[in-house]
Amino acid sequence: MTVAQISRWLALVALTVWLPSISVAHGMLTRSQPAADSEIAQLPEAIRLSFSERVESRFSQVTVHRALRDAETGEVKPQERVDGGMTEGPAVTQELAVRLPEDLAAGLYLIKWQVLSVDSHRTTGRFTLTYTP
Ligand SMILES: [Cu+2]
Repeated sequence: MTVAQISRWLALVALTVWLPSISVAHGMLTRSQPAADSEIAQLPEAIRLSFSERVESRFSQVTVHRALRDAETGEVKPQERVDGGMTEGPAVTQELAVRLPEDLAAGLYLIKWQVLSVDSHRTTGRFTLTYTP
């Protein structure tokens, strides 16, 4: 094989090794309770998030912020943090939970998450909850 052929072959091998790793979802949010972007009338003690992969809880974080929606762009901007921290759980888990204060005011909240999955990929995401007691 020529050098050009070898490098083409190596590129092809690299691509086939690399492609499955990007087509498989990493630690992505599969479900939350209450459901993402929903409106709730009853305040749960905690918001529970389920992920598509096991995550390292010590290197993962979920926070809840009061939020404002920009009237023109519709963009949701986080304000002050209001949660009571993440609940205790196993070091490696597919579920994380963040506590809510009992006296949470009605309004729009932004839940931000960032996780480190066991395959060492970092992923982040966010969703809203609207509390209308
Ligand atoms: Cu991954």
